[in-house]
Amino acid sequence: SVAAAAPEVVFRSRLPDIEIPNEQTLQSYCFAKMSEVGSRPCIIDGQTGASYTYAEVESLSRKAAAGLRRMGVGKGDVVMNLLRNCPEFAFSFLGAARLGAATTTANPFYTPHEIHRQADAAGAMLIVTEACAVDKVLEYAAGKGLPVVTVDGRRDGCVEFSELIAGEELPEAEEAGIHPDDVVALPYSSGTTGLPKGVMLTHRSLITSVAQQVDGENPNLYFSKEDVLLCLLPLFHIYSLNSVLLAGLRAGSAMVIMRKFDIGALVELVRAHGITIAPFVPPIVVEIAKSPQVTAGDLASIRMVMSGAAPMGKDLQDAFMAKIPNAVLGQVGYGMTEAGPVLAMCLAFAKEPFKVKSGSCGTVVRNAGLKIVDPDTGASLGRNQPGEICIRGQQIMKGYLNDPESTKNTIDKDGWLHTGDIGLVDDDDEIFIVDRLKEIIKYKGFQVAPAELEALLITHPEIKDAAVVSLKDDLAGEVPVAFVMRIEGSEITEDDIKKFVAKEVVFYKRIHKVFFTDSIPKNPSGKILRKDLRARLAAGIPS
Ligand code: 4UV
Repeated sequence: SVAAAAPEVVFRSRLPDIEIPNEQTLQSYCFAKMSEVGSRPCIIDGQTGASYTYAEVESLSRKAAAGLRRMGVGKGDVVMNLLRNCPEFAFSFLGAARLGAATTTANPFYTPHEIHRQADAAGAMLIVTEACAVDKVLEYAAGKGLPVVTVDGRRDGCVEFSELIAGEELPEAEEAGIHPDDVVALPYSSGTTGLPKGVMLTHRSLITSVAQQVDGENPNLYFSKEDVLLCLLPLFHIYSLNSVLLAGLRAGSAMVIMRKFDIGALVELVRAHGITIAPFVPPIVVEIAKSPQVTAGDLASIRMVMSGAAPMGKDLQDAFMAKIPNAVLGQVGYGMTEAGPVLAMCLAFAKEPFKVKSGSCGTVVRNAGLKIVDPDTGASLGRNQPGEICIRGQQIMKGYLNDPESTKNTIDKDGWLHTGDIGLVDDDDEIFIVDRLKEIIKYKGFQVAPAELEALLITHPEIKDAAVVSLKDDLAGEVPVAFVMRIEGSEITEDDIKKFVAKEVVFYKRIHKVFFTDSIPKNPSGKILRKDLRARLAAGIPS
C-alpha cells in the first residue's frame, strides 16, 4: 500500500542506549547492589516508623517466598495483593517473584464484585489483604478454597503475614528455573478498549523499564543511595510499583511508605525523614499548591517532584513551583500499564539534566523507539504532526492474559504497541499529548473503563441502553458521565441510576451526571460513537 511505502520515522531518546541486564530475575536485578546498600534503610513505614534495611527486605522477601510456597504457591501461579501501601506489599511481591509466581494488584477499596472478577480472571490462588478489605474476600475465598493472608492482625480463617514470614528463608538455589519471559506482575488495565484485562509484565519487561529510568552513567531519572523517596501513590498501580518501588530498590534509595494522602501527615513525613523525591499525580499537586497548611519551608528537603499518569498544565506547574524552592518539578513521564509502563520521561530529571518545556510529558526512554502514526492510514508521521503514539522495545507487555485477540489489536506484527493516545514529537524530541483516541477515562490518574460501566448500567431492568464518556473536571481531570436510554414507561431518575452504580463500583468509577436520551449513536457494527456523544457534551445540549 501507499502508506507502507512511506519511510518510517522512529524517534529515539537523546541519551545513548545502554547495556540492560535483563536476562536475570527482577529480584536479582533490584538487589544487585546489596554489597553497597545492605545496611542502608530501604523501606520505612511512615505510619508505624518501622524501618527495614536492604538486607532485611531481601531476607523478608525470601521468608515470604518460603511462606507462600508452604501455602501452595509455585511457578506460574498468581497471588493477589489487595493492599494499600505497606511494607508487606513489597515483601509479598518480591517473595512471589522468587517462586516464579506473578502478583496481580488490586485496589482494596474495590467492591466485592470488582475484586472477585479480577481474582477469577487472573486465576489468583492466594489473596494478601488487610482489615479494610478482608470481609470482601472471605466468603469468596472460602468458596474457592483460596487461602487469605492478612497484614494487620489476626482474623478467623486467615493466616497472619507474621506467620507467613516466621520460617526459614527460601534458599537462593531454589529460585532456579525462572525464565526472563515469565510473568511477574499482572496489573489490570482496559487498554484502548473494552473491559479490564490482565497485563502480563515479565521479569524482562520490568527490568528493561526500570533500567531505562535509573540505570546508566547519566540516568534519565536520577535516584541515588542518598535519596529518600515518598511512596504515597498506590503500589497497586503500575506507576508507583515500577517508578517508585522497583526503581527505588534498584537505585538503593530509601522509601517512606504512606497509606493514604493527608496533607498534615505528608508534611510531617517530609520533615521527619528528609524526603528528597516526591512522586505525585496532578490532583495531589493541586491540593498542595492550594493548601495554606504547606509552606515552602515544609518541603525544603525535596529536590524532585514528579507528576505522572495524567496531564499537568503549565499554570498548575507554576503555582506549585512557589512551594518547592529547591526542587525541579515536571511531568516525570508518560506511562501506560501495557507499555511496561514508561514510554517517555522528563530529561530535567536526568543526572545531567536537559532543559525541557512545561506541558511536555518527556522524551522517549532510551533503548526504545517511538513513532507517531496517522490513525486513519497508519502512515508514520514526522515532527510536530499529531497522531497515535506507538512504542517498541523490550519493556512492553508480553500481552494480555488469555486474550490473544486484544493483544493482537494492541501490539502489531512489527512489535509496535499502539497506545490510543494522540500526541506529537517536537523539534527538541519532546512529546506532547494532545488528545485521546481510546475510551478510558482517567479520574485522578485512576482508570475508568466505560465498557465496564455500560455493562453494569444495562443490567438495570429499566435501562434499555447506555453509553459512558468522560467529562472534563477541574479537580479530578475527568469524570465519567452516562447517556441513558430508559425502557418505555420508566421513570427512573438520575439519582436512582447514580446510586445503582455507586453500590457496585469503587468511588472513582461513580457516574457524575446522567443524560437521558432516545438513542445511543452507534456505527453499523454496533460500536458506540463516543465522539458524537462528546460533541453533544461540548455543545452543551446533551440529550
Ligand atoms: O495504564 P495507565 O493507568 O498507566 C499510567 C501510568 C503512568 C506512569 C507510569 C510510570 C511513570 O513513571 C509515569 O510517570 C507515569 O497512567 O493509563 C495510561 C494512560 O494514562 C494517560 C494516557 O492516556 C495513557 O495512555 N497518561 C499517562 N501519563 C500521562 C497521561 C501524562 N503524563 N500526560 C497525559 N496523559
